[in-house]
Amino acid sequence: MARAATAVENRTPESQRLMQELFPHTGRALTLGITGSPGAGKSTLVDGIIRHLRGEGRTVGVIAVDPSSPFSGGAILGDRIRMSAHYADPGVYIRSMATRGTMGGLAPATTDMALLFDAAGRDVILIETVGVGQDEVEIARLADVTMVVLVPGMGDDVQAMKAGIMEIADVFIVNKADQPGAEKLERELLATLGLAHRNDNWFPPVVRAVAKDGKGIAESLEAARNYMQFEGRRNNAGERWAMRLKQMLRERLLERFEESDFTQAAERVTTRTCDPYSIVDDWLKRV
Ligand SMILES: Nc1nc2c(ncn2[C@@H]2O[C@H](COP(=O)(O)OP(=O)(O)O)[C@@H](O)[C@H]2O)c(=O)[nH]1
Ligand SMILES: [Mg+2]
Repeated sequence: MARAATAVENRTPESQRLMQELFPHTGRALTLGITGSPGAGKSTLVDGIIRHLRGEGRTVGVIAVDPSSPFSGGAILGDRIRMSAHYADPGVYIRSMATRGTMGGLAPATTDMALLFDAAGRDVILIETVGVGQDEVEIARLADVTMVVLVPGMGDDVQAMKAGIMEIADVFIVNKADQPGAEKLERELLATLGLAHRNDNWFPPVVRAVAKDGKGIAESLEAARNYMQFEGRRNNAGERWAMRLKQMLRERLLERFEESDFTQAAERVTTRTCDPYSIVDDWLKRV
């Protein structure tokens, strides 16, 4: 599994063939996306969820998407230490993936990694991502259930929250409820949610948690499972696959090009030697 995961992360041609063979064996796992600001307590929450799931006898695969930003650089080591209790447990497989500054890549690689874990028979797959940027929003959308972690007093007030995050959350977790402002945050959140309306008529529940003390873990999982039940399990799977297919196409197209193709073409465009429409037309023909 480790070797397959490395191949998937490096997007080798072998990994594509492997995924083709493995795909018929996927479709069983429950995938939970956990997203939120750096320091919100995602890893702590993931740690608690792993513990809870292991208590139920379920196997777990974890994909931790490490942003390479210096911002949360310290949290990466913290994650390792916090999760180290599970390293000796064969029922838990943890894989960190670094965001690369390159175009595309991360979301598709994460999708493949989740499918790999699914094919390997993991019951639940947890994907931890930082809730900033389009990549993360896309990854969150790939999960069956997206849980957004908010904390009081971190500028996470509801007004300041990005609309994108509000839209993708199936479950809200107000973590660090041991700190002042948790109730206020919860109230604001519920008021905002009361005004919003989702097409599927789901009203995202708000769960209070103190992840560092293991509080709210069971409730968070229950909320995720309620959503799955409400959703009739894979009701929106078609929608999500349409998105993944677009991503795959985008990635496969971009793979055919070098960065220099773009810089050289940009030069021709800026000097008005060639128009951008003809360049893209030529590229499409080449593909
Ligand atoms: N007070 C308090 N601190 C917490 C809670 N959950 C996590 N933390 C702490 O918040 C810090 C960041 O947690 P971490 O899980 O690494 O956050 P991540 O960056 O979102 O993965 C750590 O020092 C945790 O111990 C909580 O419920 N209450
Ligand atoms: Mg973390």
